[in-house]
Amino acid sequence: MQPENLSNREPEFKNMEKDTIILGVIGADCHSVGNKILELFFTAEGFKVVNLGVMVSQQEFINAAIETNAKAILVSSLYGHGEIDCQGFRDLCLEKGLDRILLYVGGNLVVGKTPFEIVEEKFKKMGFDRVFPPDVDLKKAAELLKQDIKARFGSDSHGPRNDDQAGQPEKSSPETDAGTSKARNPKAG
Ligand code: B12
Repeated sequence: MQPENLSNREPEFKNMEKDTIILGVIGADCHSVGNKILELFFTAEGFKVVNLGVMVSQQEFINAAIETNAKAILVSSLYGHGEIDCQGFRDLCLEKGLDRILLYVGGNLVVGKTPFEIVEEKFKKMGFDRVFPPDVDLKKAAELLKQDIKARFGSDSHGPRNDDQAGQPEKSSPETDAGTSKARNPKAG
């Protein structure tokens, strides 16, 4: 085989190894600055980022995740209506066949100054795997995402589709020190 053939194919292999994540700001929320930062950051961290921008519905997140075989949906909410906008998100994912998709949410999730632990508990009960405050260290968030993808999708993390669940391993990830608690699949207990 010619050496130039190998070098031509290298970028193709690099792309194949990237996990796709969906990004967007949910509901009627138009705060766009953080969204752009998240896109740039997670791209630099090696993810293939599909950024849906602002004012994204639950259905739009889910359609994009299905179309791209994404491993995770990262939801932002800044304007205080996150609790309403995110209600039923996990159930809709399950209904549409996204049985294992990771759901992360972050930003100013509720109105006012509710202690973060309470906010976190609220969103975890709604089925989010991880919940982040606005001042989160994005580097730690990216590390958690990599760990969670590995734990949920296993060593074959780049292969199986969300709608092909048979025989797949772990549904939970290791504990971390990032101020968020264990990733868990609420439907799995
Ligand atoms: C700029 C701004 C606006 C601009 C937005 C312009 C634009 N194109 O983005 C305008 C003027 C349009 C606006 C409007 C409103 N705003 Co405004 N706005 C702000 C302001 C001053 C800055 C937001 C910003 O850009 N921050 C900088 C970015 C980098 O930070 P960020 O958005 O927080 O994102 C980071 C983190 O949150 C985190 N993150 C976010 N999502 C996720 C997800 C994951 C998974 C992870 C890991 C991390 C993560 O990472 C991001 C990158 O570092 C904030 C106050 C503030 N200091 O935050 C208020 C603020 C967000 N706005 C607020 C409000 C109330 C509104 C309005 C409802 C006001 C009104 N009554 O009309 C409207 C809502 C309009 C709408 N439909 O969305 C409130 C929200 C209050 C709440 N949640 O309790 C805030 C906090 C101001 C305040 N203290 O009251 N706003």
